[in-house]
Amino acid sequence: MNGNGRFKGVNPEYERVRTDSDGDGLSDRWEDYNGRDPDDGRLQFEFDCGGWQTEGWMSEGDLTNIAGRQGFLDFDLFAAQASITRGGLKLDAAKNQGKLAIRVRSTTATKLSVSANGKSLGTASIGGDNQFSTVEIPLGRAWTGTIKSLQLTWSAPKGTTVEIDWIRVQ
Ligand SMILES: [Ca+2]
Ligand SMILES: [Ca+2]
Repeated sequence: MNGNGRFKGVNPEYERVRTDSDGDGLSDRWEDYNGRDPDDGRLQFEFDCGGWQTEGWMSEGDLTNIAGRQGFLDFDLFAAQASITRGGLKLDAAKNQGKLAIRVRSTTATKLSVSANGKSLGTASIGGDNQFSTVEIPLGRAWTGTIKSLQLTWSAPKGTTVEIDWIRVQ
C-alpha cells in the first residue's frame, strides 16, 4: 500500500515511499503526473501542484503556514528571522550548475540567505515594493557533490509577507 496502485494522488505520505530516481525530492510518479522529467536531476520547485502544494518545503518556526495560492508559497514572518527548508534531496551538483534563481516578492525589504547541506551559498536582497523579481545566487564552491538539503533564511521586520513563485537552478 505505497500509493503506487490505482490512486494518482500526490499525498505527501505517498511521496515518502515512492521512488525518486533523479534525486530532486519529487517522486517519479509525482513528476509524471505533473509534467516534470523524472530523470533530469534538475532542481525545480514551481508550487503549482494542488495535491502537494509546498513540494516538500517546510517552515522552520516563526512563520505562518507556507502553502499559498496555487503556484506560490507564501508566509508572514512572526520574527525578524525565519527559515524554510527542503530536505530529502539527492541532487547531483554537477547536473545543476549556474545560479540558484528564486522569483519572489516581499512587502518589506528582505535579506535572503541561502544554504545547502548546512553551508552558506550566498545572500540576496529583495526590495520591499511587493513586486516580483528574480534574485540569483551564483553557485560557488560550497555547491558540490550531493545536495541533500536547502535552507532559505529570511531577515525582515516581523509581519513581512514573502511570496515565492518558483525556485530553480538556471
Ligand atoms: Ca524526481
Ligand atoms: Ca526531475
